[in-house]
Amino acid sequence: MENRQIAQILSETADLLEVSAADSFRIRSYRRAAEVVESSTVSVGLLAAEPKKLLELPGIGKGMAANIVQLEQTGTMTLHEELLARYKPSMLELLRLPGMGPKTVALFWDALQIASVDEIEAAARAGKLDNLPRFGAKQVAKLLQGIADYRKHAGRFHLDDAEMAADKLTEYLQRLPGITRVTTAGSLRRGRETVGDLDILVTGPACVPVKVNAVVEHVAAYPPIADLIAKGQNKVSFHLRQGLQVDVRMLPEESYGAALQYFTGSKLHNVALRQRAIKMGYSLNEYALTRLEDGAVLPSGSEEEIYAALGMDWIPPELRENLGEIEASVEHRLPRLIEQADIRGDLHMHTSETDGKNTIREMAEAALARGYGYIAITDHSKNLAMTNGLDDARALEHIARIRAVDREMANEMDGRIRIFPGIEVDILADGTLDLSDEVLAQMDVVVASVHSHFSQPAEQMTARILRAIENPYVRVLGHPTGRLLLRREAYAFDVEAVLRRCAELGVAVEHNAYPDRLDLNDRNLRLAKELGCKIVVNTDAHHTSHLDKMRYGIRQLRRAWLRAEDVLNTRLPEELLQQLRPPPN
Ligand code: DGT
Ligand code: CA
Ligand code: CA
Ligand code: ZN
Repeated sequence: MENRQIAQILSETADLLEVSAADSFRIRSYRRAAEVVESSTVSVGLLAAEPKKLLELPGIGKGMAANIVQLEQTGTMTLHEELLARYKPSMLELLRLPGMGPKTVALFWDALQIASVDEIEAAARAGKLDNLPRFGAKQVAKLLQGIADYRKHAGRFHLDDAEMAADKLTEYLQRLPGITRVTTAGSLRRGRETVGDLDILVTGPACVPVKVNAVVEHVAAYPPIADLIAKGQNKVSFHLRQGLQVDVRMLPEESYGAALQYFTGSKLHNVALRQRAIKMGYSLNEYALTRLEDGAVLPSGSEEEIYAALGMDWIPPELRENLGEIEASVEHRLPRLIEQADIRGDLHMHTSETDGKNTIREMAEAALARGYGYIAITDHSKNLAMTNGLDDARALEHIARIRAVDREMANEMDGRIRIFPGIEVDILADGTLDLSDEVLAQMDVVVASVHSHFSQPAEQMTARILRAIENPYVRVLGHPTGRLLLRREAYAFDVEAVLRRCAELGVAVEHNAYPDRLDLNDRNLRLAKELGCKIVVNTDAHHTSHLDKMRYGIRQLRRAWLRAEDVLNTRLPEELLQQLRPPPN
């Protein structure tokens, strides 16, 4: 089982225990275990083969280890099953309604045996909730509104959509006089692969108490607002038309750093940071860092001041997940993370010869405009018929065209950009490739990818990918897990076994910067580095404008603690070609 799956069952168990009014120590132990498993960089399921190793994880005792072993062996966990049988699986959905905690859910269950969103909606409409303790017409109306919102807005958003919405709103806010800074906090600032809601912070002379009301009104008048959720003294919450929720907070300059730190999160990072503050004799909240001894408020206008007061280097937001960054910062050994400016080329893109929209030359010019020194043209191969994929003969013609454009541009542009012939060759169901070795041998960059038969059993999928990378011409494993964020799960396979073999063979693993993919994800990228894999980051562009999507990939590399030297396409072209798996003699 994947860590995410194990964590989910543990966290559901915690929720259901809470509905059943179990003791709080027990509930907390499941919550903590879920967090530990979720954020572990090793496969907890694999550790279950040696339960002693499980006990080395923080917060995992004997009982919890036994639960994990049972999950790994049988796919289920007795307590989880018992709780689901006692209530109903739909109870879990009920817990996700806005404003609905385990206590309220328990109230509905005890009185009316209600355990689903549909049942509760029916009961509310039939007036059956009116006589419950702590419940009146106002609460019922709020609940119905919450259900409507949930139905309309459930879900998360792609990183590019969230960023675009944040940029537009920022521009609008900055137009108001008296606003000096608008910053996006929350998961978007941390570069998480998907975003739940936007957390926007605003400051400036207009945000002082006597003036802030005008700012609140300005925010509430933002034209793309679909519905206003709440308008407070210094906070406005609303939904945008696509369903994305936004919380905008107005703050005085002197708390801006404390607020930015707090609302950037993650929650786990904040918890750990607050613990450190307390140990050092301070308290830290969204308003300020305060000395406990005498209540003196320390300068809290910037994050740097707060981290420095706690004896730490400022921590890049992408690292704030409580995965070792606090210790590294205290010891002044945070890595210098990779940046967009470090990238010298892009090794995965398509042209109008298959399903791309632009020519070889247009792609090369667009890359040059972005300061790159090389690209690889990697169109699809014939198995992807709907993309007009290339067979051997067309692939050879395409190589000739790519080389011709490379020569032309070398003359015109003084050798400032190289164009490498390549292919995104399809990994067939049995792990063979759908172009001949003779043709692949003439490509500088062979990216091999899975695009079909996603539901093979894990062993078969693992064997399939392992067979594909044994082909001596494969240089890069493309979008290695096949997931489409918010749409399609990664296919089942043994990621670690594949990464290990890639490292042994010198096959580079791709991080696909296209915001619908973003795989390898941050955790697997960290694992890839630990295993000694070569790593490349590519956009998979199908249009010149897609080359700009590189920045979403960079965010994930940073979340994986990667530095420029950990990534191959930060190298000069000659060195890159040397480092890519050398072709056999
Ligand atoms: P999201 O929106 O689900 O993609 O993820 P975040 O991280 O943006 O979460 P969100 O919007 O609920 O909260 C934004 C930040 O505010 C979060 O990263 C940390 C902080 N925060 C929110 N609620 C709490 C809380 O109950 N305790 C602590 N320590 N921090 C919180
Ligand atoms: Ca958020
Ligand atoms: Ca939020
Ligand atoms: Zn592909």
